[in-house]
Amino acid sequence: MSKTPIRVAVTGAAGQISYSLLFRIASGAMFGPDQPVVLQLIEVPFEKAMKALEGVAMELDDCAFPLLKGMVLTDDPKVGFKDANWSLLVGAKPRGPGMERADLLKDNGKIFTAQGKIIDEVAADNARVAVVGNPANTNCMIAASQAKRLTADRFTAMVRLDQNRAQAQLAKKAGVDLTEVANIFIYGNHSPTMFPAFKHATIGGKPAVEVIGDKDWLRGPFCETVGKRGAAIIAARGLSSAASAANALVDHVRDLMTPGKIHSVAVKSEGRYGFDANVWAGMPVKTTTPGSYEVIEGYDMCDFAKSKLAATNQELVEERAAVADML
Ligand code: NAX
Repeated sequence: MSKTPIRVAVTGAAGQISYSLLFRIASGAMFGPDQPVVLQLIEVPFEKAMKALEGVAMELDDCAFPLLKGMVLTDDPKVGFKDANWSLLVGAKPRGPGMERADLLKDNGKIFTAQGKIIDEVAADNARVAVVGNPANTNCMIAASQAKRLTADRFTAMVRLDQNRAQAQLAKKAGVDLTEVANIFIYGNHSPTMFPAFKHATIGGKPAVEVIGDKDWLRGPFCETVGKRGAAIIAARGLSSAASAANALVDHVRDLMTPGKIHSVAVKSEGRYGFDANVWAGMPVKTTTPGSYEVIEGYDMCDFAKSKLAATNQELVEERAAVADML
């Protein structure tokens, strides 16, 4: 007997990231090769966006994906999030020229306040939320703050792109296959302040610090390359990361649905690793049952790591203060 479809709501469904993401979900990359899905695609109420969304839906039809059991196209979040098992919050207002970060936080805050409330009202009982739209950690905190029914652990933000970037950079530097690199986790904000904690990473089962043998590179160019990779891609491509972001979201959700997986996720810190208790910060988690996880605690931090964690925490605390009236 075939499984009940998973309902996946996606905001920003006519945007760049979704143009890579939706086809991967429908092909089975996110929930597995025998798991049917229904895509609930949400866009802004403008003709141009809804027309573009229709085009994307036509292409999804034209792929004849056996697992895609239905699509909902809507500009009404109450329809889009109805009974959703997963809500992928990709859509957000981009930072315009000359726009202050505080204004961006506030404008996006309004979007995520509304969406958090509606998801809490209409999504499925087992609802899970993954936030990609920037500033992702703070948007996730805002959405979670609106929920009365769904607990805070249901709301996660994506730092997996940063983890994947860090893994690739370590493999390149060591001249080994990517699969040799393990246990590289991202702490803090999805922004240039985030910290890829290289001390605990391994390459071929040995400490990455020993294999690489260049602490200055790890502390300097490595952290900087990972932190500023998004800007480097914009400079090269003229557009922000899209396919790699979609791929990271596939990894984020798939690993949260796969018991035993250990990976970086931004979650409510509850004071772990010295973060302010109420911010959403990247840290290592282990998936326990599909959709649930426990934070892996106890990785020791040297003074350098502590100073990096303090800086990224400071940024998260400032972002929280900028939207305090919305929480
Ligand atoms: P696009 O501008 O191509 O697409 C965004 C789409 O969202 C647009 O179609 C827009 O109409 C829609 N949208 C805006 N507000 C909405 C709302 N309230 N409800 C529904 N739809 C809405 O951006 P794209 O390149 O797809 O990036 C999307 C977001 O991901 C941006 O905020 C971006 O900064 C963020 N990113 C986050 C990353 C991460 O690792 N967390 C990495 C990649 C990316 O930069």
